[in-house]
Amino acid sequence: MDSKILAASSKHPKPVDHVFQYGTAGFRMKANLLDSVVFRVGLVAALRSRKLGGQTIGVMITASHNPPEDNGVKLVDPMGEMLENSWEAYSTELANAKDEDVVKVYKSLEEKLKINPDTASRVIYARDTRPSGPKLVQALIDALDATGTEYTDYKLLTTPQLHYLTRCTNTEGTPQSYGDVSEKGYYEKLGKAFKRAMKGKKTVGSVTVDCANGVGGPKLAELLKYIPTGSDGGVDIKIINDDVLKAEVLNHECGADYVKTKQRAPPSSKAGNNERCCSYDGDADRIIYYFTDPEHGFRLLDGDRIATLAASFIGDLAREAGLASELKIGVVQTAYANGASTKYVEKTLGLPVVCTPTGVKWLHHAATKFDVGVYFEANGHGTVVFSQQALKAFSTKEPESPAQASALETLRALTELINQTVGDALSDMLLVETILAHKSWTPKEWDLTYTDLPNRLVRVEVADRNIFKTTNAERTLVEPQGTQDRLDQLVSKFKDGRSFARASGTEDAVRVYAEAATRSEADDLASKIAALVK
Ligand code: 16G
Ligand code: ZN
Repeated sequence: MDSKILAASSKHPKPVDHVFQYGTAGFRMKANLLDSVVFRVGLVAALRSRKLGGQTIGVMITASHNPPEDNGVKLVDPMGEMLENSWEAYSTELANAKDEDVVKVYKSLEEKLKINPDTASRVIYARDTRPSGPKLVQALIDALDATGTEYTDYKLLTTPQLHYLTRCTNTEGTPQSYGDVSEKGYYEKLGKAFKRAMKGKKTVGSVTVDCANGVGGPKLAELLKYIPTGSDGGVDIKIINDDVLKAEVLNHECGADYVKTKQRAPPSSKAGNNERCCSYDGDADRIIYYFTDPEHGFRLLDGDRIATLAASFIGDLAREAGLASELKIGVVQTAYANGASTKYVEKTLGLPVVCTPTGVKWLHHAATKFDVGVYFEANGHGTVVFSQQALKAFSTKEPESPAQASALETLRALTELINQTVGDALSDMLLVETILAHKSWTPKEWDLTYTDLPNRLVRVEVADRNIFKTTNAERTLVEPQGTQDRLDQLVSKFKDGRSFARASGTEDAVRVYAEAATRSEADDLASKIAALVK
C-alpha cells in the first residue's frame, strides 16, 4: 500500500509554502489550491473508516456560499455528524506534510491511532455544482484506490443529502435504520413525512425559493415530485435562481448569505408584498426566510426565527400529547442570536436556552443533551434533534384523547421530516411550511411573535486575529488583556446594549456584533467596539 500511496501522491503535489487548516467548515479556499488537500483528505477518510471498524465515512466537496472559483472538502462521520474534533488536527497535519513525507505521516497516524491496515475501509462522496468539482473528485479517487478503500460516487448532492446517506449506509438493516440508502430514498422519506405532518392542510399563499443557482435547485425540483403541491393542497412552491449551468452565477446576488448580510431580497426576486420567500445557500444546508411588509419594508426571518417557530410548535405539541413534563425541550443558539429571540424563548415559551461557540458541531453537540434540542445559527444553519427517549415516548405513549393521538402523530411525522444529521434547507423549509400551515400564518404573523433588537455586524481587519482569545461561548475576551473591561464600559452606556468581538474562523478578520435599543445606538456601539479592537 505504501508504494501505491507514494505513487498516487506524486500526481497531487502540495503547493509550496501554503499552510492549510481544517476549520469549522473543513478545508475551503481557491479551488486551484485544493488538489493535494483533497487527495490527503481521501487518505484521512480511509484511516478514519478503518479506525471505526470499516464504517462508512462521507466526503463532501463543496464551498457552500463562497464564490464559484472557491471549493472545499469536509468529512462526515458514520452517524452523519461532523468529523470528530481530534481528527481535524490529523487532517491538518496530513494536508501540510511535505510531498516526500506523506507516507511517513500516514503511517505515523496509523500507528499512533492503533489502526489495523487490514481492516476494510469504506467511503461515499458527492460534490456541489462547481466546475472544479470533477477534477477534485479524481484526486479523492486516487487516494481511495491507493488505500484499497471501497467507495460509492453519489455525484451531485446537497451537503445534507450526503449526511443523510452516510447515516443510512451505516444503519442499513439495523433497528436504527435511517432510511433507504439512495437519493430517491431521501425524497421519499421527506415526501411521506411531509404529507403526514401536514394532515391535508395547505399553506397560505405561495413560497418563492431562491436556490442560489446551486445544487439545491435541481434537488428541490426532484423533491417536488414527492410532495403535495398546488391543487393537491400542501404547498405552492415557485423556484427561482436554479441555473446550475452558468458557473459564474452561483451565489451571485442571491442565496442565504447574500440575503442575510445585505439585509435585502435578491434583485431577481419578483415576489410582491407579504409574499413568503426563502433563500438556500450554495450547498443547501442553510435557509433564510423573508418578505416585504408594505409598511416596514424588507423583513428578515432568519435562523433565530426558525428556531423560535419550531420550538414553540414542538413545545405545544408535547404539551397536547401529555409529554411536557417527561421531555426536556431546549434551544441552542450562538452569541449572534438576537437578544429578543433569547428572551422570547426563555420568557414567553418558558424553555431553556444554551449558548455555544460558532460552528454547527458545537450547537449540534449541545442540542443532543436535550430530548428535543432545537438549534440554529442566526445565519440559517440548524435543525432539531430528538433523543432515543423522545422517539420512544412518541411511538409508545397510549393517547388518552383524539387530541393527544393527533399531537403524537404530528410529532412522529416531524421526527421523519426533520433531517437530524445536520441543518438541511429542503427539510427545514418543509418544517417551516408545515408549522405555518398548522397555524394558518402568513409571514406577517410569524414576524410579529417578537421584535428584534436593532443590531450591527462589522468585519474588522486587524494585524493578527489570533491574539483575540475568548471564553464563555465567545462572549468574553480573555486576551488581549484589558480589552473586555473597556468593552464592558462602552456597552454599559447603551440601553439594552450587548456586544462581543471574536476572531473569524473562516476569514482573516475579527467580527464585532452589537445590539442596542435603537438603530443608531446599535450602529454607534458597533463602531466604538470596532475601534477598540482595531
Ligand atoms: C462556518 C460554519 C458556520 C459558521 C461560520 C462562521 C459549519 C458547517 N459552518 O461556515 O456554521 O456560522 O463558519 O464563520 O460549522 P466565521 O467564523 O467566519 O464567523
Ligand atoms: Zn452551506
